[in-house]
Amino acid sequence: ADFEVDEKFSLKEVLITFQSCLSDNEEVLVDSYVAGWRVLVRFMNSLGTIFSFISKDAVNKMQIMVNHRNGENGDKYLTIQSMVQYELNNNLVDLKKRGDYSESGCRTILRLQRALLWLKLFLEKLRTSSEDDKTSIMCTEAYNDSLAQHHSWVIRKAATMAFYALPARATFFEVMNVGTQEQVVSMLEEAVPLISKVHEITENLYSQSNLLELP
Ligand code: 1Q0
Repeated sequence: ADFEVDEKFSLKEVLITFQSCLSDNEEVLVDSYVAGWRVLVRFMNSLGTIFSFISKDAVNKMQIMVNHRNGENGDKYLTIQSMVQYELNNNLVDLKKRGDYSESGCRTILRLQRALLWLKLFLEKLRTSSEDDKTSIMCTEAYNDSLAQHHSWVIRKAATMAFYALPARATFFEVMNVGTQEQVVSMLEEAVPLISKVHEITENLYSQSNLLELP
């Protein structure tokens, strides 16, 4: 039975993995960052196959990062900071249009970074929502304020349609596996600032390095 409990998604697990993302000097550890996404993707898959076009892309991007970590220069990919420095110094990033480096760590993390903004906005909405609020609307609003700005019309349509299949707020709170609604809210109070912090550190780095529009 312990096994099953372990396999079950819990918001706590998200909290713990994103906690372990930051090194002592506040750099973002790639392995933990990818592990955080793995937990989230597992959760998304449990919501049904309608979300699989989303999780497929997330899994692809996680795999690209795992390959970098397992590659010859894996140690250069220890943190997002060391990755940016390494790839820029060695001209391993397509800066203007997609070319030889369509799987650069820099562009891959940027996509996940934009998704992390969605997650932060969505969780913040869940935290402050009331019983009658619709998850599909919260999700759409969070999406419009983040990822949508980088997506084509077709993807925006598909995503927005998938959001209608999201479970209701009460079900959502239940599958987070934390306990009562109050307990969920209080864990969200912990999780949101943490995710914000990881997002902010990466955003500042990308902004300083002029990487926010990578093709
Ligand atoms: C639970 C609902 C999940 C909603 C996730 C919102 C994201 C919608 C994104 C839909 C588009 C995905 C299809 C592919 C897009 C790519 O074109 C795009 C750009 O990449 P590229 O290589 O073409 O330039 N890719 C992306 O923008 C990356 C998208 C990654 C999405 C990852 C979402 C992972 C979701 C996690 C589950 C969240 C669970 C929420 C509740 C958590 C409770 C603790």
